[in-house]
Amino acid sequence: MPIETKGGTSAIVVGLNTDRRSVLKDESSLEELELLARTAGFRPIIQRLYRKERIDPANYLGCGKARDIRLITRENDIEAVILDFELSPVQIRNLKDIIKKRIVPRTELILEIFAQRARTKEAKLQVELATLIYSLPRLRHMWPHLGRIAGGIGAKGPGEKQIEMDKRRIRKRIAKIKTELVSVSKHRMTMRKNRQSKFKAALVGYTNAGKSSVLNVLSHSSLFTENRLFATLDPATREVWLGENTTMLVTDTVGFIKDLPPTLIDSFRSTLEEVKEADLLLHAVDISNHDALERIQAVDTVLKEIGAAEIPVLYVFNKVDLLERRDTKALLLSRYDDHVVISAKTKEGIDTMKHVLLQRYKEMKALHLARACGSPSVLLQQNEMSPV
Ligand SMILES: Nc1nc2c(ncn2[C@@H]2O[C@H](COP(=O)(O)OP(=O)(O)OP(=O)(O)O)[C@@H](O)[C@H]2O)c(=O)[nH]1
Ligand SMILES: [Mg+2]
Repeated sequence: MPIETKGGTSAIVVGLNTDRRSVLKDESSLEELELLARTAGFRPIIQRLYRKERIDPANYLGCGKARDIRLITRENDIEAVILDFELSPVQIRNLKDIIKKRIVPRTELILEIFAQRARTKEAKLQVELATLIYSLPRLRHMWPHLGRIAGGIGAKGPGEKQIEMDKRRIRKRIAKIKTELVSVSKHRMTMRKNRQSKFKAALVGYTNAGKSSVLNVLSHSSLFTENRLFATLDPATREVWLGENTTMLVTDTVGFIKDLPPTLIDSFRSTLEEVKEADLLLHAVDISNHDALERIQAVDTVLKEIGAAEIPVLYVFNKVDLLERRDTKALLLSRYDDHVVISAKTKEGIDTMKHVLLQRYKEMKALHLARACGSPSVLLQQNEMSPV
């Protein structure tokens, strides 16, 4: 999935293979990092996967490798060093002292993409909150970035006194954003209450799996889709006609990624509530991706973290039109038997998917009615299912 990037800050992307992971996994992680870098507007021109048995506590990579990177950056006019791992603030400082270029750890890259992509007030507040919390112990190093996001912070230069003042201002700003987010999420809660009696599904999945495209095909909508990471940050809900006088609500939301920064998960909690309240999760998977299995597991990890692990799941194996290796498909299908195989592009399998959803709806309705027998709080009431 190559992404063209013209211009942008030239960068080297760097991974470190230790005994804890296979080279293959680290290579594909580095590929993803390069894609993240391009999405954030960098121009990665060199990729390096170093090998080291144990990480160096002082600067993570060790002095020899750090000097090697310094040489590469000088010889190739590279301005930024993007790292596929998370370092402590002190390690970043030490590494920067050797390399003398901008150091961008993976988390910072993801935060940068979210900051660029946020459109609504809620998304902007959530991203700002995540960035500020992440930046507190890293103020000195994150200077240029903060100047942009938190207007004025870091304006005067990195003296100790200034840093202390900035920390106070950031803490105040964090408290203010949290209050603002509560009132924004109240509005979302009211909207959700209005939909409580409907059968609700949420599309979840790794970023770029095709979630928005699937919802577009199911509901004949035109949500924004793009061959870049994190095209969607704000949830969008559409009514999907299943036939037999039945509709369901499907919500598309922010995509996940492996090692999604915890501060982002925390900050996006109100957005992710949409997922938690679904009756059914539609876990979209790009079946043509060679890391499909790892990606499914990464998504499951996030689902667990947000408390959505108990919701029934239908696996939606998308992009079947791109699938080259039939054995990938066979492996995935045998592991996850509750699935549909589709292509949002060619519409292959979409009718089957709607049929499966209708069956699910009927089963769940029967289950809820049986459970709620005698109770006034029937979750799914037939008369609430509005035909389109
Ligand atoms: N060939 C092919 N491409 C697809 C299919 N479904 C989606 N795409 C493409 O994959 C890219 C990502 O699709 P999106 O729908 O934006 O993916 P997403 O999961 O919503 O991504 P994020 O919002 O970034 O997490 C777009 O370029 C789509 O056109 C498919 O079935 N086949
Ligand atoms: Mg999307």
